[in-house]
Amino acid sequence: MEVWQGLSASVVGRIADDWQATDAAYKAGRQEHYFSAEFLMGRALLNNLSNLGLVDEARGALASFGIDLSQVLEREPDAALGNGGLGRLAACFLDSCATLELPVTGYGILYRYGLFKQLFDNGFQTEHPDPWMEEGYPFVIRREEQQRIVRYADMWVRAIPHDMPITGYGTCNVGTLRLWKAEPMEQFDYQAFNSQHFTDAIVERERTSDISRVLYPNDTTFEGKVLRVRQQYFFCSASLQEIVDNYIEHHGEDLTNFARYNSIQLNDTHPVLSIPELMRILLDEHGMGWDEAWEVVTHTFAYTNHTVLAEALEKWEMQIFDRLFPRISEIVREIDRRFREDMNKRGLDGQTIEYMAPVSGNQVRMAWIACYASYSINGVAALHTEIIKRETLREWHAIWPERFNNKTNGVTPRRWLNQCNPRLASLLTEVTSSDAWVKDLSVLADYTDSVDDSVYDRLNEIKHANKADFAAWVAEREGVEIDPDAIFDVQIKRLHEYKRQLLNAFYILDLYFRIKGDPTLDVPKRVFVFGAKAAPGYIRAKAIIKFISEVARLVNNDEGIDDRIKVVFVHNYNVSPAEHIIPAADVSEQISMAGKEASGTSNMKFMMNGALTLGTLDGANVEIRDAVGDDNAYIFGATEEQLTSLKQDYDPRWHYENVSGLKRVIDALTDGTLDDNGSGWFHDLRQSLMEPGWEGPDVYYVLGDFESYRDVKDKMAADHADAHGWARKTWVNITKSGRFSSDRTIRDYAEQVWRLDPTPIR
Ligand code: NTF
Repeated sequence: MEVWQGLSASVVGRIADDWQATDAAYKAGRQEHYFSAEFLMGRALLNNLSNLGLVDEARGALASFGIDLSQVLEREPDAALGNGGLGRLAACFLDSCATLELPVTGYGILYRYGLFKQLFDNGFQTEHPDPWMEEGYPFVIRREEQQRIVRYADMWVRAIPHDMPITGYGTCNVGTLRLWKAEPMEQFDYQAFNSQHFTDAIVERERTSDISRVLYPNDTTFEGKVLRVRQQYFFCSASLQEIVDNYIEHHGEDLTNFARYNSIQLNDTHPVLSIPELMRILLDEHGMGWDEAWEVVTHTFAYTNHTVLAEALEKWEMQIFDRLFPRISEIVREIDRRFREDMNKRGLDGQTIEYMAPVSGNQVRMAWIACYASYSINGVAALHTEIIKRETLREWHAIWPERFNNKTNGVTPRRWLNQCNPRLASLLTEVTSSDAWVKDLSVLADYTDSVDDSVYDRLNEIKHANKADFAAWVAEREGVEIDPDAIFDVQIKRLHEYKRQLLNAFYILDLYFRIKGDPTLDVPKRVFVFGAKAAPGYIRAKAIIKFISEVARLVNNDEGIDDRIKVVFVHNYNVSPAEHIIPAADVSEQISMAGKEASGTSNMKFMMNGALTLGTLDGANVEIRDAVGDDNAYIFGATEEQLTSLKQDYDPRWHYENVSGLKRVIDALTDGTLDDNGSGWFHDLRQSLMEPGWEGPDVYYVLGDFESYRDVKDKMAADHADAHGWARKTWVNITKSGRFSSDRTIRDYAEQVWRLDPTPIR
């Protein structure tokens, strides 16, 4: 740990001057500000060493003391200031912005506790706090002198910026992620300390620090907690104050041209309070009129939607706003009043206006405010953007079609290929005679058809070596032995019913029963890997975790199975475990019900590392299939279009009765085959699939897609036996992954939304 600290501190020292120079250069020109409640950064040291070209030097220096660099790297905690895809996307974007030398700054919250640490207790998930920087963390620098004050009606708090340097690959530019920490106005209220209000003073201090204490662990669901809205206002207000001050310093007191120099990307609705807050600053602190201020605001903000799930749409009670920030309430009501007036003039009917209004009853609808005030609205994959235009945000699209655009997500090839898969990285550099692919992944496409068989052999050797490394990692971390010769089939993502981990588990259980029914069955050896956290309050997701654990227990311990199936649940899945898992995967499970996964991003990481997609036509899977062709992806299940009619008269019981093996699998939930330890959770799972609920039985069409999934997954396993044919498919996937680099995504944002030019400092 001390070695990690020392090496990390020296890296930060090395970039200090360039960091300052970059900051000064960015502040003078047009800038983009990326507002996000989550940044899932993962580890920093290897990323920075690699970006700065210092890996070999560091390895050598440590070796002279008999220390192994890779062991030092494994000591680093993950900065898990995010839940899943949305937060990790923000992290990949910062990497690409730095590498492309774009003047972009990230703004968020310095949570003291990141995403909870997950342990298992008899197959049940338990949650534990993650005080990730308590032992010291050299990659955040406290900037006490740049603090701001955030004012709530019931308290004022100091917002102290803590900056993380964002190095880019092969550039001197160093961008910034600015994370705000809440602290009390006075270090300690000695007045109160010396009086009868001693405890009140301490309680007040704690209330202040509460604001940045913990990341809310919900992914894709909205939780209407007052503390959450406090957090959101906290980082929005502090960030905007700074951005406005910087504008004044460089361009003078007249804020009319604010949007010429600044644009703000809202990562989902979490930072949407920025819209009324910027209005407040312009109106109250800089004396602008409403129309003039609204003109500035509507040219400043751009909004990214990340989900079509209704439960994610943030709706706050007006009373919360009234209590925390009455002036923001007033401004939101005025936005609402003018919106209604405006829509009336456009001739919209009363019902539509009521549906779209920023305020309705006692609810403030954050997504509607975002749509009304933003100059750009985007989805995160082609299919998702079509769905938000057609359904989720239909009314907005009807009025302002020109605001809508698609920006298919991407992932950084530095972390997700060059750093996590050094064997494959060397091969790519060798084949292309250059490491240019690290900065421009699209160059690989020139090599799709032009390599000889030796490359396929090398690919297979590399995959095997990665699988052996992973097997050792799993043995040590989870205590399960797995065979590198088996097919490694992986599903890693948050646990959610729509992602259908249950479908995967049903397949495994069915395969188990098939082998039990015919012990001589000739099936390829398989390892099924899961990694997933469930939101602590999401009981059904926790039930699915317990179910997978019980399937693992049954299968792994059955001698009759003879190790032909192994199931591994990697606990505490996070960024750094992903870096061990993905390079070792053969099969990438992307099996959400079509229409529900906005994009997915692990699908792209797997593709880059030569795993083949087993997926539905959902999110970015559609574009991956288009990029590699039908022969190089395994697609199954109902399409989004088909589901509209299929779900009309869907009867899961029909599938239960008629699809071979399905009854046996569903019955195993409740017939004593598997034990939920008296929780009743497995009974509930069965009910959710079989009994009509308020949204109907089996909302996510698990039974409906089962047969098609099994057919394609069986076929895939059989195809794997043709090592050469399989390697050829993985090569197509790797070389066609350029489109899914976040460099491509960020270039598109910079050109089409942000109108931003690179600003190299040298
Ligand atoms: C997630 N959304 C989506 O579920 C993923 O499909 C997508 O890849 C990522 O965003 C990144 O765009 C969310 O986490 C949330 F919170 F918006 F629901």
